[in-house]
Amino acid sequence: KGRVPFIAGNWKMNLDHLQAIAFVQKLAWTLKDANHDFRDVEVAVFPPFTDLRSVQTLISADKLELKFGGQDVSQHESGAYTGEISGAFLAALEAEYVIIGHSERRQYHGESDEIVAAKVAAALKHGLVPVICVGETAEDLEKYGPSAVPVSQLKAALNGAAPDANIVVAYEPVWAIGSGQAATPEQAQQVAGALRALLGEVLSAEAAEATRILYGGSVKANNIAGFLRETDVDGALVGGASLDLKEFSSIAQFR
Ligand code: G2H
Repeated sequence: KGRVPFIAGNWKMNLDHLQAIAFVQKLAWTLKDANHDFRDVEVAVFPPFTDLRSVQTLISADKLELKFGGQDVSQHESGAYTGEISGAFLAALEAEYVIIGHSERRQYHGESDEIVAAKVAAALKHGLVPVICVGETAEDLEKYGPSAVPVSQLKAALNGAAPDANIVVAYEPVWAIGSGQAATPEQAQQVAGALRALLGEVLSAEAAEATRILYGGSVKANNIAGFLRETDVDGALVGGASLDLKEFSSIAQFR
């Protein structure tokens, strides 16, 4: 495929900063013992904001090849936005990535397509790579079929993005998240293919070719390989299984 596979661990609201350091340290050791080549498969963790400074310090002190990012970012630059975290703050911490528009943000925090687009713009402005999450609910799937909702969400999220925008897309069917019921590789491929076609239309042929599209939703060590075999699936956004050291390192070692 010519795209480096990407395994991303979305910790959600789990692990405080002390637990985070212990986990990242053990993850680094485990992958080192397994001779993990980070040029072959990129691995990143997405801890809660309060952990990021500790994780950054550990990664830079030990020169680890693990990447990290935030789980969200404010669409605002700075100022009177109590509780928000700016793109500039994440960039100053040397975060490379930021998850934007996760279905839990859309569902529980009222994030509309417009807010997601503004956050994507904020991330790009600060040189962060947005991991843009899209996905349909069971109801959407029944009503509109498999690709319509994810495609329209991605189109909206990229409103105003440059043709060569450096992004990652995560397709996460809401019905598959945390349910133990993952999509099939064929289902993931069908939507990933439609998302890649859209990237060609709204960005550029080059961006469509270069952009990694991840699958997310109940990814485990025993189902990861099937997803990665699909033409347009380039990795996974892993939730629950990213908190289990053995499970997450096996996912990273899917080959
Ligand atoms: C989807 C996914 C990670 P899980 O939310 O973003 O979570 O793997 O627990 O389904």
